[in-house]
Amino acid sequence: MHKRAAVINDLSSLGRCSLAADLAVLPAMGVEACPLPTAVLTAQTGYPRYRMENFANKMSRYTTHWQELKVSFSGILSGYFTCPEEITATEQFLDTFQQQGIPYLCDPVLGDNGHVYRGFTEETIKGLQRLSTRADVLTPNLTEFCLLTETPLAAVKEKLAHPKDAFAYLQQQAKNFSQQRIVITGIHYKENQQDKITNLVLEDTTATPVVSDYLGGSYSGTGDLFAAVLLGGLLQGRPLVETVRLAGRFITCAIQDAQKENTPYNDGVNYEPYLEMLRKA
Ligand code: PXL
Repeated sequence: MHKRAAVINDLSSLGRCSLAADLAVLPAMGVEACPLPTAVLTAQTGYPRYRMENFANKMSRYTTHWQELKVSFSGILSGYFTCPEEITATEQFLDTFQQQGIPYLCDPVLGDNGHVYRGFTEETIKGLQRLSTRADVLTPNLTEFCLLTETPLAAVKEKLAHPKDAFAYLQQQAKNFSQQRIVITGIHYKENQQDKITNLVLEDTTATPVVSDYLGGSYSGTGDLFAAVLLGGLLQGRPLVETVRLAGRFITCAIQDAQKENTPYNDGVNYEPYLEMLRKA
């Protein structure tokens, strides 16, 4: 059956991230993707400069028009916001279109490697905490998880000397999001002197680490690709852990391809040749 997802994210023309990633991945997984732009940028904000048009006061037009058309969605994804007003507009969108039984995946894009992205305020963090409590699935990286749950990143890093202890600690820190399934992405640590990268799936009382090869580097858009594959996989009917494995394999191929070509980190990864891995089995 035809599935249609609303994707609420920015449109950055360079960086292979946000809406560009959503609009490539979801249709490759057999899902129509309807963009609701939060902002339009000439390039993602990691580049030395960019031009940006905020869409906060245009977002309600989409909600109103789609409501007039009596459109409904099988899934909803939200990602990057440039200001708190875009989050408020997303809450209004959810008031209209969120329904029991359709997955809402909130990717709480806030920062990476211990740093908050440029221009993010305390109010944006509070707004993403509100959105996160309404979500079914959350896909924070470790920095974002710590910001959402007010967990000191240094404490997690220290515990990662014993990964099992660190995973149990993260599960405990997730207690304010007990209604959500959480995938903490890209947790990097060493085990027996070997670099590991894990996506940790927290569901009810279980914590399942899904380990990938550690490839190094921090490329634009990998979190956005991950979130899009997750929503697509859930809409294909795959279990969450299987979908996390699929996303990990897909992104590993795309990073290895980018590394072969020395692609700059800001330009994102070469995922285009691997989209066919995502087709429904
Ligand atoms: O990939 C996250 C992201 C999305 N959109 C914009 C960004 C970033 C990360 O820096 O700048 C505009």
